[in-house]
Amino acid sequence: MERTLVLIKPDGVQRGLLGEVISRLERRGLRLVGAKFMQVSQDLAEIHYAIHKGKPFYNGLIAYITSAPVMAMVWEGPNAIAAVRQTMGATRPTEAAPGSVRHDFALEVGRNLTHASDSVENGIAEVSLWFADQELVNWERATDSWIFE
Ligand code: D4T
Repeated sequence: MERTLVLIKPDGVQRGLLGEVISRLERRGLRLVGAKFMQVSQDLAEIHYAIHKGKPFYNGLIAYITSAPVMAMVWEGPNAIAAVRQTMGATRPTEAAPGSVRHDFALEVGRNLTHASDSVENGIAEVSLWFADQELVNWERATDSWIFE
């Protein structure tokens, strides 16, 4: 079972796309483990995007993610990392597969609506960066055996 951090970024919140994105993840069969609506601090943004420090888009990226509230969530399931990245689509919306969130709702890489962890290891690290253990709920869904093999 993999876990992934999903952020609905400020543009997704402002555009009223919370329900749309959450609905797609639910329909996919993923199981919600944690969620909080929050304002991202400068410190958290800088840690989360530390890998991009020094790149031309870094300052804009930090300004964007801290500009307004985000919805931070943890979703889990078999192959959750790949499944969620696929549901979101490629980082650049014009390269995102038709039917994906970024294809259907976005145009620019700097307004690409969502974040999703890109590896199992980063999923573990990002979940622990954004959520305390007590904010995560371990539970079983009545439909699990019809979705998880
Ligand atoms: P996130 O982290 O938002 O899910 O993006 P990805 O994992 O899909 O892509 P990333 O780490 O390469 O980029 C992080 C973040 O930076 C923005 N960005 C990226 C940008 O504004 N301009 C760029 O040229 C790139 C490569 C978008 C996502």
